[in-house]
Amino acid sequence: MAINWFPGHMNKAQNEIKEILPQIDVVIEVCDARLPFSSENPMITEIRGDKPLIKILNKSDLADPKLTAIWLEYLESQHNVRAIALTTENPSIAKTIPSLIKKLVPNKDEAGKQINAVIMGIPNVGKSTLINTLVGKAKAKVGNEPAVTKGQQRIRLEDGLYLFDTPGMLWPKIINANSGYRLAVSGAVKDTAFDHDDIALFAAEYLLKTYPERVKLRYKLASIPEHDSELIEEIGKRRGCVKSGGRVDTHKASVILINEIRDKTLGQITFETPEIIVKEEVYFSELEAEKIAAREAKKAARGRGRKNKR
Ligand SMILES: Nc1nc2c(ncn2[C@@H]2O[C@H](COP(=O)(O)OP(=O)(O)O)[C@@H](O)[C@H]2O)c(=O)[nH]1
Ligand SMILES: [Mg+2]
Repeated sequence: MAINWFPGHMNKAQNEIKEILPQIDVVIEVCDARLPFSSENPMITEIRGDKPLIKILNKSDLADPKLTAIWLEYLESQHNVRAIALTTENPSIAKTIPSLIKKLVPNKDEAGKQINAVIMGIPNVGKSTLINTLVGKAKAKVGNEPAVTKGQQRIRLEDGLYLFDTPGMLWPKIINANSGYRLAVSGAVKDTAFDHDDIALFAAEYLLKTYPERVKLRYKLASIPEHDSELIEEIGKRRGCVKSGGRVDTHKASVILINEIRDKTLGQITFETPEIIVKEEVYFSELEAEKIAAREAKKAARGRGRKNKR
């Protein structure tokens, strides 16, 4: 599934980040623990250079704890990265962030040294909520509208330690089509942007592979369906989603499945593992390279066509 993102927004955010980055000692990126890769902003790794990065797997109350542990280990193995899982259910962990920031800054003992950190992340991962937890009172607006913070707000965490709020609106992974599906299933992108039936099939396939017993239990299935569409059918039958003529209303069944994933009725779910991602990265970057090559070939052919006319 392709995600639409406005190039104008992307440029603006990129420029704003480049502008503040020279003053920044530590970058904090907030991601969604259910999809740590797909909810990443691809630019951050590129432009942070050698600056330490604190990677936050947020909303960990919704994610599979076993897979969160695997992700933390994987992320920490990367250069100059510290990773922590957070949830609003346990704000005391968030309160350790200031000391973690200080630990990561070299030369912090220089007289009068001010430490600046910045919180970045795609919309809706919980940045404003986290800032409010850190600051101890409502400073940043929580909600669904992204970029509620105008300008570059700098918040004092303690003496000599400052936090910049996210500059601009950062986009999620857009090359990997599966990332689009995962962002949609988790509710990270708005509902109007996708087809429920399509993403429910994606979710059904993944659930049958990764959490078959939970699905069986929840929908009281006699056996585990082999196909994603079968699961949707079974959910429809059990929940009275029938159209005239007795056919299953797969759209209604799809909406039920997606809602029960998002509201944790199906338990804590993580939609990707480092292993899955490594495989997909190879596949989608080859696909992207093919697309670019095809575009270039077309351009060259058009060029030749023009020359021949002359
Ligand atoms: N389940 C859960 N929801 C959270 C958590 N943190 C934030 N949220 C919710 O996620 C939504 C987006 O939060 P917000 O802070 O506005 O995200 P921002 O766009 O990144 O600033 C809000 O509905 C929050 O209540 C968390 O740890 N767990
Ligand atoms: Mg916000």
